[in-house]
Amino acid sequence: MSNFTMDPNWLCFDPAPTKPTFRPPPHAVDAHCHVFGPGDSFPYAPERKYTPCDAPKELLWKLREFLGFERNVIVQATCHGADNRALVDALVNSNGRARGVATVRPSVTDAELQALHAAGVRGVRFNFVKRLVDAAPRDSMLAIAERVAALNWHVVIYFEAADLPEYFDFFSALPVTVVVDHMGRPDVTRDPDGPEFGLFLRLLRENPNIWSKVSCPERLSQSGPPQYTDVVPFARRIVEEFPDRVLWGTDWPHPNLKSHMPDDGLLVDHIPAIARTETLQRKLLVDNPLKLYWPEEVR
Ligand code: 0GY
Repeated sequence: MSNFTMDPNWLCFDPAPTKPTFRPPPHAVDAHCHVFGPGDSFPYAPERKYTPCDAPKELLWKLREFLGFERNVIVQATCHGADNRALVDALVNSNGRARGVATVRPSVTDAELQALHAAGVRGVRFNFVKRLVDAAPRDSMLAIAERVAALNWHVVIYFEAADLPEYFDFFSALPVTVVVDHMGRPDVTRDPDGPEFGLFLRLLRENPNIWSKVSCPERLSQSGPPQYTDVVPFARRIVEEFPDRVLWGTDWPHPNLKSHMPDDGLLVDHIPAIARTETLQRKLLVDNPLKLYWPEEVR
């Protein structure tokens, strides 16, 4: 019996997604996904707030091929804390087709950062979602941001829209490229022209170094699949106003979803609803992620 049995109210990822109708352009990157464990090889962190189902790298590669993508950006999830071994194992066994975003503590040494870089890490993640982590002090996050700037990495931030007023100035002061997970988690039952989403748009307008992932309709939507209609005006707005600062990802294996587990094929079919032209699709899925994660390939 494993020490890492997934939470009883946890849903595991869809084992047989449908083939998407939308075909991503050549070299497309799934720029937000995770690997979990397997827990017996890569133990989950003692301080974790949930225990997921194992989601090993081999299944991620299989899904990538099936959905029509070429590469992955693997983001360290809170269930692995600052132990990046599962992430690094996936990166170094990806044949150069995956890069990563790690979680580090202030005590991380320069040699450890260099080793993460050599494995393919190009960013660090700061998590502000209260149900997922106990908040780290801001000055320690700032110190980490300054150190990773020297490696030409970026910072990924994850927060919920209701908390943005509290963090707006701190995020604006970060001295690196910053990527926001899942559009800052707007409440999509509200007006996309209203003050809550307006503050998020202001964050991007005032800070040309801040990018957004237009991911996770399945997390944000109240209307649900197959079209996640209520999310579309929010994501489309960001893609059309900031076409050079957006990324997209499946979020496989979709941690912490309690009501429904998405069909990853339908998530891919959501892309043309939010990026309506081939040019926008190419920027979202190819040009922008290559700039951040494979800059050596960008001429
Ligand atoms: C996501 C979203 C979630 C979880 C994590 O690191 C994590 O545990 O990111 C969530 O629960 O909303 O992007 O995977």
